[in-house]
Amino acid sequence: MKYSRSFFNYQLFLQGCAALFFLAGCAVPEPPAPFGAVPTQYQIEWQKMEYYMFIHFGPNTFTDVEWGDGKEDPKVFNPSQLDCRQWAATAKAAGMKAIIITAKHHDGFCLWPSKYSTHTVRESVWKNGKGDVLKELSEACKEYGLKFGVYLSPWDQNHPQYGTPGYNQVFSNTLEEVLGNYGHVFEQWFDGANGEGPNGKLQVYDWDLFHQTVFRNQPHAIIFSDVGPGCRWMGNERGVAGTTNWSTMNIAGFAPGREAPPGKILNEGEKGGKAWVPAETDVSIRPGWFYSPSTDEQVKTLSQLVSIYYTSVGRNSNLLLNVPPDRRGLIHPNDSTRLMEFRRIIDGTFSVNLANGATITADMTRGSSSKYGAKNLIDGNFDTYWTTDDGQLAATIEIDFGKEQTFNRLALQEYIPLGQRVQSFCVEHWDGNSWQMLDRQTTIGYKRILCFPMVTASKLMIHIEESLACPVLNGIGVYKAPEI
Ligand code: OTN
Repeated sequence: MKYSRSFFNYQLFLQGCAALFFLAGCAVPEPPAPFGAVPTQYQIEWQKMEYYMFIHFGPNTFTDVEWGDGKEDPKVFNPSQLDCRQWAATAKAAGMKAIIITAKHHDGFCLWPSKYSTHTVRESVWKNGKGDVLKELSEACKEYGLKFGVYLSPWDQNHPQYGTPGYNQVFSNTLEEVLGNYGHVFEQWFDGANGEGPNGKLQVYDWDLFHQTVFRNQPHAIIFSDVGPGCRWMGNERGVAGTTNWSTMNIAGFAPGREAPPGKILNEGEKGGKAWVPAETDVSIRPGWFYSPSTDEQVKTLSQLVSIYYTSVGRNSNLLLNVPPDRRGLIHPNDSTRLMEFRRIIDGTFSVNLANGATITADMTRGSSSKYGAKNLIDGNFDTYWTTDDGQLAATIEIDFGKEQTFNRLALQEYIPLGQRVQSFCVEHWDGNSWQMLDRQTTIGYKRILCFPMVTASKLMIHIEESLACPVLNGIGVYKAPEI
């Protein structure tokens, strides 16, 4: 029997319809809509950096003070063996992703030959006034694959125009000079400390002008201050972010320094805050920010640094660890030795995810679709995630190791491109007979790492108890940290 072409076309049409009906029945639901304030792509990339070096270096290094008064003779600045490549090599070996340097601290001394000041390396004896620390460091960072950031203190106790309306343009010009001449700058750091200038007057800052200047030259830069807008100070210099730590906060009406939000808000952020301003934890490896020979034996212990890791990176914050070069212009061996010990412990802890290979399931999955299934939590892909249907604000994830495992760390990550949602969760472990409570905490954010005494269990349950919108997690890790 011969079939006409139109018959075959009709058959093809019917098969196509059947396929469409089938697919319609298994339609993968849309992803959750972003919830509340969300990070920019630049803030997401910044958050993934997690750990980088702060460098406090300047006349204070040679005068043994934390805050200079701007009256120092530029000739005190004379590092005998300055080597920015040594700083960059140390940061790289320590597992850090960047270096941020105090290009100009409160004393007004510029680590580059600025046209807008007479208190600079040009007036020092270092390299006969021909040196440029920013040039050497930015090149060293590029050589070692590190990002480069700059701290410029708006407060300037040397500049004669400080405390007058004209100073804001001077500071803008100074920013332009730095941000326009040393390549890519990933973070612009504005210290909120401020006081009088050489004429005894306080300065009223034009923050809009300063931000416009930054973004005109470095449109992707993360601006640090008490109120961001890129990232915020977390309210102390001890390295301790809040156990509750929202990356959202309300910044309208606030300004860095004297007009900053209360310390609790800096430390914990604000649930439902209208801006995404994640925490950055800045802390020094020594008692002070600048080098002092009196603190060579007071470098933080390994235990202290590990604790700070868990109270910063482990609490939804980046860690900016200050390492002050000495009067030679080199990082002291006591500091670099400790940094390497620190890296070994962290790498040794997080190199093996005991959840890999486990059976991971959830009691709820969005649209029952594997696109949003629990397996995404251990696939190592930042952009795949587990989530529930809209309106399902509580859910449980079970990790079945298939055998007994011994561990003392649990890391959870929210998929922050869709916002921060989880308000509280708890964790139970199966002791062979019953479920035992392991911990109960509040926020997760980009990353929350729980530390607890070593436990041996064949299963774990994570109960998302309260979430502001359907929870969206993109990572789970179970680890065994070595004893220090
Ligand atoms: O004396 N201080 O100015 C001071 C004492 C303790 C902790 C911080 C400060 S200054 C503070 O530094 C922060 C960065 O560590 C931020 O820049 C804040 O805006 C500033 O006020």
